[in-house]
Order: sequence, then structure tokens, then C-alpha cells
Amino acid sequence: MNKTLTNKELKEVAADIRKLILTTTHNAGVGHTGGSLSETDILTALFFRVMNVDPKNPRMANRDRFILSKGHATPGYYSTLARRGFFPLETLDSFDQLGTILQGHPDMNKAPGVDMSSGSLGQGLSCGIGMAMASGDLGLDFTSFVLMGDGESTEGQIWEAAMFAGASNKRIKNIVAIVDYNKVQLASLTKEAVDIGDLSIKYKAFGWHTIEVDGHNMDELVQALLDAKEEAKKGPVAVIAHTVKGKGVSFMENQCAWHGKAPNKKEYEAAMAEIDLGGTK
Ligand SMILES: Cc1ncc(C[n+]2csc(CCOP(=O)(O)OP(=O)(O)O)c2C)c(N)n1
Repeated sequence: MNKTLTNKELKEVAADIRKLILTTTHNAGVGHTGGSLSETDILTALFFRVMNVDPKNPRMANRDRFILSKGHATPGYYSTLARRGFFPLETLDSFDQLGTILQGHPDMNKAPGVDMSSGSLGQGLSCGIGMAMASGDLGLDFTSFVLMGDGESTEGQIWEAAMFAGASNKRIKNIVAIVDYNKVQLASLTKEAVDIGDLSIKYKAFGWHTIEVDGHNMDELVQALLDAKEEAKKGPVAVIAHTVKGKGVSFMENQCAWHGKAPNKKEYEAAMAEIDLGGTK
């Protein structure tokens, strides 16, 4: 079980994770920094409070499942897993190197704590729904959480999965979809690529219960995710988390240039100093 951290402690953990992200991408010279910084508070709330996980027993049968459907954002995912104790912090130094367990995109057969391999956008929700269905079928009691991006949300497979889980004759239980709605994708704003608009209305139309939240307000985020887990006992839940790409580092915020870039030495030092000064609300 998770040791219950206060929301203040969770904010401190999130700041630690942001620094691990910057250090990991800086050392490796590669990595998706922007989308890792936007998902940090969500991952912190999930892995340090909301989800039932045991870092010493990563394959525990009744653990809550997590799928990083936006699989490129591994610096954030691996930093969270390492900070939570699934593997040593030093392993982050091997990120994206030849032979590492920490591949550029998550490999469930290599990294402890990774429940599903991902990287090809759009596939995670289908897998998460399958896991949620297995929860009931196996007589286990776990919730399946899937984190997606807003750019990713233009993938058709997501909406096939959403239609299935929300259908009146299905009403799949124990699935929580979370959208890291940072409004920026690989090379442009999401609204300039395909304006996906109000995702809450869309998920509602597909039969999902929806919750909108500020994805950087730890108090609200923890409550929203706890509510989502409870509500998922009745049917599918979508949490639309409004976030900022590059959150916590002023010159990275809202910039698609930082989608898939690592900070150089000067940028790294400036970014680390900003995290030390600020952190999240
Ligand atoms: C099927 C597929 N198409 C294209 C890509 C290349 N790609 C990687 S990240 C990305 C943009 C994703 O944007 P978003 O979902 O908003 O992610 P975030 O901003 O949270 O990093 C793209 C197009 C991919 N990984 N998979």
C-alpha cells in the first residue's frame, strides 16, 4: 500500500520528479521533455496516492494498472517509477542507451512497473479497457488508468474504444481515461492541427462520466483522481486534466520546440534553478 503523503509532500515529490526529468534528458541528450513536465503532477498523484501499487512487488495481481498511452513521455514516467522505488534512481542515467531497461518508449518486458508497452499513439485506451474487463473476469479488484495526450486524441482507435466502453449495453467498469490536455503537440498547437475542442462533451456523448480539473493543482488533482476511481466502480470515467506543456520551466512552457528536445548545459542549469524556486501550486 502507499504510505499516505500529504498534498504538500506530493508537491515536493513532483518538484523532485521534474528535476529528475531534466537531469535524465540532459544526460542522455535526447528525450521528450515538454510532455513529461506536463504529466508530472498527474503521475505523482497516481503513483504516490491514488493507485494501489507495491514497488517491491511490481507484478502484484491486484495492483492498479497504468498505461502511458502517450508513450514518448518516458522521462516523466521513468522518473516517477524510480522516485517511487521501482528501480534505483541511478538507472535513469541509462535512459535510451543501448541495452538499457529504460528504452525511449516503455517496454513492459524490461522496466519494472510498466504494465503495457506503448509508443504508437492511440492504442493505450483499448489495452486499458481490456485490463479493466479482466479485473472483473479474474475476480480481482483493480482499476486501470490510461494517460493520453491531446494530440494523441485525434487517433481513431481511441474513439472506437470510447464508444465500446461507454455503450449502454457495456458500461465497462474500473477504467479511468486521463487526458493530459496541454494544448500543444509535436510541431504545432493542437487546435492548429485538428481542433479537438471540448473533450468532456465528446466523452459524455460516448457515455462516459467526465471530470475536468487543473492538472497542476495537486489538491484538486488528487481529489479528482480519487473521485474517478470511485466513480469507475459504476462505469467508465474520463478525467480531462488541463495542463501546460513544459510546466515549471518558463522558457519551455507552451513551446512545441520542447516537445522532443533535451536541455543543453546552460538550459539545464537555468531550468533546475526555476524548479528550485517554484514548483507547482
Ligand atoms: C501512431 C503515431 N503517430 C505519430 C507518432 C509520432 N508522435 C510522437 S509524439 C507526437 C505528438 C503527440 O502529442 P500529444 O499527444 O499532445 O503529446 P504531449 O504534448 O503530451 O507530449 C507524435 C505525432 C507516434 N508516436 N505514433
